[in-house]
Amino acid sequence: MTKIALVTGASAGFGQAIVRQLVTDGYKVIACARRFEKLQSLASSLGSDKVYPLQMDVSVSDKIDAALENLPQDWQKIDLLVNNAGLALGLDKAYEADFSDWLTMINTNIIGLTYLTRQLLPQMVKRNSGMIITLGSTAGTIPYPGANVYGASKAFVKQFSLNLRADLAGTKIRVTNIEPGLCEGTEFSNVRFKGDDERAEKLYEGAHAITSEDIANTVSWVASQPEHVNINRIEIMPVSQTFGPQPVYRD
Ligand code: 8X3
Repeated sequence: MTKIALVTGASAGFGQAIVRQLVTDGYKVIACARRFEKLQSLASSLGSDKVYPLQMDVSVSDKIDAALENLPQDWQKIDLLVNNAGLALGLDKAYEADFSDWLTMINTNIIGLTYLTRQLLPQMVKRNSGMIITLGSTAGTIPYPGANVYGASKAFVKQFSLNLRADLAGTKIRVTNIEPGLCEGTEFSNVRFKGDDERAEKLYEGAHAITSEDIANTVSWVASQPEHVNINRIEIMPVSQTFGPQPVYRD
């Protein structure tokens, strides 16, 4: 039986690369995002029997429900959920950041992800099979200035993912949190810097950052492990990125 995956944030970046990779791996993929035309062109390039474009705004739970209700019968049994949709907004210090940016991140990265997971998990438990892959971030573990709510939301994603496994003890359902560091070739920094593309470009200059394809390969590897293997977490950085000293400011 062909396995079915559902990938959020599939219109670009990690999500789109993950859809492509999973199709190559033999999955049928429900590609979810707000930008429906992008999903349609992905489906027409990969085949509409392989990719089902589903308009979904994960930050609004009613829209998640409406999208899931619209799924045709033969796309409803979801074997693999890839919770990829998420964003960072701003890099300002907490005392200067825009509170509405914080709410947007919380709504998408935390509330959307948990709501969709809560909606799809019961069918997996009922079948005693399935896999959930969440996209965290190195920012969920390693603090840095300006990461404030973004980093905290990814710390939530990491702990939620680990706690899911705790609740799923005794079942065959697997859960993995993938935690990328600096990654180029996506809209992530353009969104974070609100269209300041020059600033986004500068961030990646000479960095040889990881790419969406690296993340898609990781998803593919995680999903292809034998059934008795659960990868709890994977943290991935480019070789150019590493840990810094902890600054001490002196009087
Ligand atoms: C993306 C990694 O370093 O930009 O989640 O926060 S970072």
